[in-house]
Amino acid sequence: MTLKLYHAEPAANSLKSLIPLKEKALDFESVYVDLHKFEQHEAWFTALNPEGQVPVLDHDGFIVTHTTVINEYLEDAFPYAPPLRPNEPKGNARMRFWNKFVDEHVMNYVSMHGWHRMVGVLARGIESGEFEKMVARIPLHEQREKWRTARSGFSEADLANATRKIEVAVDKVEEQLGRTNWLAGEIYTLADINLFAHLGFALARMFPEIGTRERCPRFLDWVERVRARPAVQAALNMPDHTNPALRTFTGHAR
Ligand SMILES: N[C@@H](CCC(=O)N[C@@H](CS)C(=O)NCC(=O)O)C(=O)O
Repeated sequence: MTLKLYHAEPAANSLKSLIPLKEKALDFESVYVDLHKFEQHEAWFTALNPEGQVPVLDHDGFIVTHTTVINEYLEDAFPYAPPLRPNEPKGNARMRFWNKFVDEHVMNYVSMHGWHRMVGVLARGIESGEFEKMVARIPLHEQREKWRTARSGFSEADLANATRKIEVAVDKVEEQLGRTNWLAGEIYTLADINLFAHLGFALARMFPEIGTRERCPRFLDWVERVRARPAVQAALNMPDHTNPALRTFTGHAR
């Protein structure tokens, strides 16, 4: 059996799929894809994932893309030690409700702030001819537009809307954690991993004015409970090649 994960720094989508691999103590080959060098748009990589994005899972030659799909696939293929899904209909539905919420209402909004602070700086550092050549190689229309917008700057209205989405998410999670210990009930699941990877681990650093003890004490305690897990520590300790000058602007762990 061979298992490979093509991934970037332990943040956001890459972190989201590294955690279950570590939780299940699966023996996998880590293949680092350097997003700063746009390796995700090179032909060898788009042959694996035509969308040109990380992470990508290769299980004995079977390719799986999109983190929520990858993580459920890992659960189906390696259901043991420990299960990261309730594995009963109601619990699974609750977990999938939260996964859908994070995928549709959280991920892109945190990402916009991350891109505004980091990718914008990177993109403006590239000479315009070179920049257009790089953008032309990006397979997804939405990603091409996102790179162009990052270079010219996201609008104040879009950034304010993203902040509002994050506030709504934080309040919603805070309310849920008043009722259950974990998002989907009484066990730690893929939904907790999803929220942690996209917002939890970065909240205090990226949005200090939202992630306050007054506003969301339970959310902050939950972040520390997730962070303290040895598998999460191991995932966060995967190599981070982010330019240190830019890292301080983002949620990167170190
Ligand atoms: N829906 C995808 C999103 C993947 C994604 O946005 N990956 C980012 C890294 S966090 C990426 O590859 N960015 C580089 C690019 O789009 O060029 C998933 O869940 O895997």
